Amino acid sequence: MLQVWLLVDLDSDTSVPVFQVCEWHSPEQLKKLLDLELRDRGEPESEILQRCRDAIRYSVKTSHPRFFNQLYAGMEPYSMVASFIAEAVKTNLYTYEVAPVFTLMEDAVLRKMIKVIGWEEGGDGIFNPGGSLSNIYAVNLARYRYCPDFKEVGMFSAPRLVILTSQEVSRQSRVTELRLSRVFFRGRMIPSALEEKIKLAKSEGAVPFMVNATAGTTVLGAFDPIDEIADICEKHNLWLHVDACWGGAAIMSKKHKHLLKGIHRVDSVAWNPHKMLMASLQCSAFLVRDKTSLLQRCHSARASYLFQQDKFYDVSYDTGDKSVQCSRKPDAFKFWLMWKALGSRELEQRVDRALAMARYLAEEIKKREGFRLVLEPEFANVCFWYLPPSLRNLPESPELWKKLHTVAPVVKQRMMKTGSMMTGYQPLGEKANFFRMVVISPQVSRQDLDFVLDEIHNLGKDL
Ligand code: ABU
Repeated sequence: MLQVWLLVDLDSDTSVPVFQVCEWHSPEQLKKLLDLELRDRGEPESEILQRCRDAIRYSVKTSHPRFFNQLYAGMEPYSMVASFIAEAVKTNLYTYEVAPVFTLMEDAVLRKMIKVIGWEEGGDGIFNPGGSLSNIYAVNLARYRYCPDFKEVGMFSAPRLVILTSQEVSRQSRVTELRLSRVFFRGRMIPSALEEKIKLAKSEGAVPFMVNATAGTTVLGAFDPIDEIADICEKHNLWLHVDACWGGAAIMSKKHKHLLKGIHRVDSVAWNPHKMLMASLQCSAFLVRDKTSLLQRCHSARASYLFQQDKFYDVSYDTGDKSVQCSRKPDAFKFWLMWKALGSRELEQRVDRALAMARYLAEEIKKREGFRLVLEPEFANVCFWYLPPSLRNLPESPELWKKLHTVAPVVKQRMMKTGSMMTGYQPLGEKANFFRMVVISPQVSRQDLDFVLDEIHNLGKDL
């Protein structure tokens, strides 16, 4: 198997230790180090090579086995090779005539993902730049199904439309200008509360038209009960979209696919292979169960300079007219090549391994003094507090939580400045700041996870 580790500066005389995850500088310091100004005269190649070295040196090494900061990590070599090829070939995925290979590959990957989801009748889809955009696609389709003339008449004739959702999706509401109603508890949607909200919205004269469920929430990795939500959506004729950007990968695993039970019943799915499956950024699919070209009808602008209907080939392969974008990168290739190389079995094993490692970490946290789980992990998100010795004997009280709230930001600052590891922290609702470890990469070992806990203790024990 290809091994690519982009961990070190290309320059062998660098002073950066090989195993640093990041070399922290403030924006002002970094601006000076990078010499960002663009001048009238170009620089010689030796200088440009140094610019490239610097770009690598000062970037965060997200493929480092101690990078746990986001919902992506690690390096998938086949996918990275596909990225290089896609950039080198430099084409645009709006028409078959300029991207024949990638058009067919996107179609093949989408069809395979649709099959894995379990939409027996088939479906449609499109790769796009990120999960938020996939979710916006879903809103567009749900609204288009409800108001098929909104492209012509706008929203003026529409009633007050309501989306019911399980987690923060403010970007969707900002872009689509629709009202959101949140129905969740500890990150998970409660079906009975959902039904009550639907009734409430209707009693206020509003029109609920869509439910946005989540499979793998960003912070806790919680999964909404899709099957039960689907029952309610069928009863009230609501579009059911599942944001499975993070948790969609579980469907590849026989052991963990139960987390997505009922996904075959939903109308649309957002699933990002660049997250747990480790495809190169960005690789994000929007999938829809509809087979009546809803995606095309909803977004088509029929630009006559691209989508001439009298072309000499089958113009249904000109997929760009389904998109809200014009230019579109061949992101599906990055997933197609790695799936070809690894097969579904290896993808399954990666999911199983990531979740086994997350379980190992959770068990270690339970064993260690000063560490406390926020809740039992359902997926690969392991959320926990670190209590320095000075806080360990304090009684459970608002004072304890107030003090604990200040611990994670200081530990984070220290880990960034040391460059030894990266993990995220955040508050959630009433909960004080806690760490969120996301375990994905097959390059992560138990030793790396032990190191994380040791390091957090070392960085925070004096607080
Ligand atoms: N799309 C949200 C991802 C955020 C994160 O990586 O934590």
